[in-house]
Amino acid sequence: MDMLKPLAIDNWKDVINKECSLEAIHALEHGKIVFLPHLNFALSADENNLLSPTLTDPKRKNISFNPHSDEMHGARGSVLQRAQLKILMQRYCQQALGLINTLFPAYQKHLIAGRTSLRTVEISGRRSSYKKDDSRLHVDSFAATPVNGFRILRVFTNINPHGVARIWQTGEPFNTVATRFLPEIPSMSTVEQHLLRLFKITKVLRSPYDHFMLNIHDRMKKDMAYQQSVIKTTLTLPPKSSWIVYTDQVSHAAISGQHALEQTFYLPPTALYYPETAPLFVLEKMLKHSLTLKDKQVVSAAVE
Ligand SMILES: O=C(O)CCC(=O)C(=O)O
Ligand SMILES: [Fe+2]
Repeated sequence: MDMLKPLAIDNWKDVINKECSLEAIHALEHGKIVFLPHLNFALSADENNLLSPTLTDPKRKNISFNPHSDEMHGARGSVLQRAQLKILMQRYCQQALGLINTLFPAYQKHLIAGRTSLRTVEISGRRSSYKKDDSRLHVDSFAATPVNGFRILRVFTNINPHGVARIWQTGEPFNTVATRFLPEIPSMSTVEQHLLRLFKITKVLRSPYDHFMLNIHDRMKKDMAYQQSVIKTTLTLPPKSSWIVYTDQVSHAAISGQHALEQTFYLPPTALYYPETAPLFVLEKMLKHSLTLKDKQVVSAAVE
């Protein structure tokens, strides 16, 4: 299948007609990437100077911004540069939120903004442990941030000033990935679940959903035979383009590229047009039991 669903908009406030919106939603929720080839995020001359990788803490993949607490992490540089970085990321967060709200109005009431990130470090040749290696195919699941079934929706923009594309690969549909990896995953240990919380390894209690998703994420990345043999599609994501993707569902790998902005959103799976496509409901159907924590476990705890 063609992984990209192109949408011809060229500014962050563009409205599209209802039919286009429904088509895009159908594609997005069924595992395609909504691709906006002409949607750029313009930087001022001053802001272009902020793209130096030396402004990112060498231990991290990116600089991140939390729109709820207004805190930025992983940034180096002068007080002025850090203030400019923050303004840049705040603006991206606002524009990405506006974009999703206008493209997919039905999500609006339910959308929770997560982190904004600025990724100025070249992907290819970056060294990391296998679990952190995003150049291996994976579905997203964050070890410290349980989502209790909420969707992970991400907006990316390639802001490379030298004309260099970001190269991604995508793999199998979520159902196929889950069918392959789920049988080998043991059930969650409740002792481990509470110890993780006690020692603050997770921000809130890890749900069974997060246990299975994290295991799928880790096992996909660890299995080199799988990485090499699975059928992949290579995507060239040019500079001055943006894309929207459910990264908890779409098996993806970032192969090369430098300079991107990204905004994460969380959405309850019940807010989808096609809830049956949510990884939560796919896994629950396969395992024949519920995977969420019913009491007090809301994703907002994780984005604080
Ligand atoms: O930086 C990218 O292009 C995507 C990397 C990735 O897989 C992720 O952030 O989950
Ligand atoms: Fe990812």
